[in-house]
Amino acid sequence: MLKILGRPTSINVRKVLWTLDETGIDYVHEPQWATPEASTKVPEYLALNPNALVPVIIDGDFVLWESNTICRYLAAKAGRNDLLPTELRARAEVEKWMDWASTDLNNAYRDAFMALIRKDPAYDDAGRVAASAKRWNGAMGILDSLLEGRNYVAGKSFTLADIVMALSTHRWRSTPIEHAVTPAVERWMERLAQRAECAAYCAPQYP
Ligand SMILES: N[C@@H](CCC(=O)N[C@@H](CS)C(=O)NCC(=O)O)C(=O)O
Repeated sequence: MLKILGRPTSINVRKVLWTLDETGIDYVHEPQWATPEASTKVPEYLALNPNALVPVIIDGDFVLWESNTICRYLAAKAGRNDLLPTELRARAEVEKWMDWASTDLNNAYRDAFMALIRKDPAYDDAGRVAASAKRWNGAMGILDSLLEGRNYVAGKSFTLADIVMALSTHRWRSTPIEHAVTPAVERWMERLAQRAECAAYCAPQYP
């Protein structure tokens, strides 16, 4: 059976778990990786992912790391063209938001998130936290403008882009900063909250 390795407090692990649940693929989850219980810096794990990061999936004799790639692999494996369209431009639209979340958005929020949620002393710098919160709100404003004109991130229906952006939005809402007003994001999150997977992976214990 397919295996996923990684602590569920990781947003990158949760996007894969949510995708697995959407696809109905059977899996076993090993949540201890990247916790004090199971370091990713041991030879056994480094042989799977030399970056020592979670998540990793093992599908038979195939090992894969890099969360967005894993989600795309799973959607394709399950033949779920609704989650990841095959049409060129529709697919690019989904991938764009997935990649944006992992690059620009992630870079924008790192300082605020690491200081205020992870309480990492290395990020304890009020100026950097304030600048990060400002960039984060700016990014969420981009999402809000987009969602004024559509029901889902990549268009008319639910895709992998919604999974990734919902997890990021949940993180934004959970972080104690002053939040920009984003009514379209609120409406979209209410729509998504009706999905059991959204409730499970955007739960309060997973900021
Ligand atoms: N680009 C990678 C990033 C993975 C990543 O940064 N994972 C973090 C958790 S979100 C991690 O493993 N950190 C090391 C640790 O927690 O020990 C992906 O999307 O899979």
